Amino acid sequence: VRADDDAAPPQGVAPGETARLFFALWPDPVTRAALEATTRRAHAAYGGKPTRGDTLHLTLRFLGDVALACIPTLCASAAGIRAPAFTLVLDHIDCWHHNRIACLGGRETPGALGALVAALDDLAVEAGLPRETRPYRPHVTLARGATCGQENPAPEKLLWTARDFVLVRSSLRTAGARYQQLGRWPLL
Ligand code: 2AM
Repeated sequence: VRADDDAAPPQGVAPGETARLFFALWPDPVTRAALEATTRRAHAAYGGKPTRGDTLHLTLRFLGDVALACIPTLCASAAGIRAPAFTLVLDHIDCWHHNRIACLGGRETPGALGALVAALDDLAVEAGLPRETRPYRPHVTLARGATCGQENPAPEKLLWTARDFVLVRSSLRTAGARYQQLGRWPLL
């Protein structure tokens, strides 16, 4: 037994191995169906590669590449968050030139959503990640590689009641991102 065995990563985890992680809201089946219908409208307007229904989500806090060994601590901190459920109004389909995504956005960030995002940012900082300085813009990406420039489609009114949030691992593949949920915690 080597003296540094205490510092060894959990079994099966190569030292230095990382995962691309983010916290998100994942839609319930009814919300997902509504998002799929909106995806078809956005795709008709802007083209690109539509988001698959099973990967539709709303990012709360993108963490980026994090050591696998940190995941249990992140999950324990997330389980300690006490935040209320809320309803988010997503009301416009937009196309962002800078990254060529077509998305469904909300003009207003409900207070409870802002507080949840702030709590997740604190959690990220405690885990050693830099504080997020960009303003939070709630959006669901509906298509990538979109051709922006056309007039936006007519407004939507999609109500999303969030009752829980998830930690997701993203693996980038040629066929598109694969998402694996690592944890799910209730909003009370
Ligand atoms: P996007 O949909 O606006 O591209 C998984 O990649 C999720 O994390 C996506 O919802 C993506 O947002 C978001 N994401 C990826 N890279 C990011 C970054 N550098 N900053 C913030 N969010 C990011």
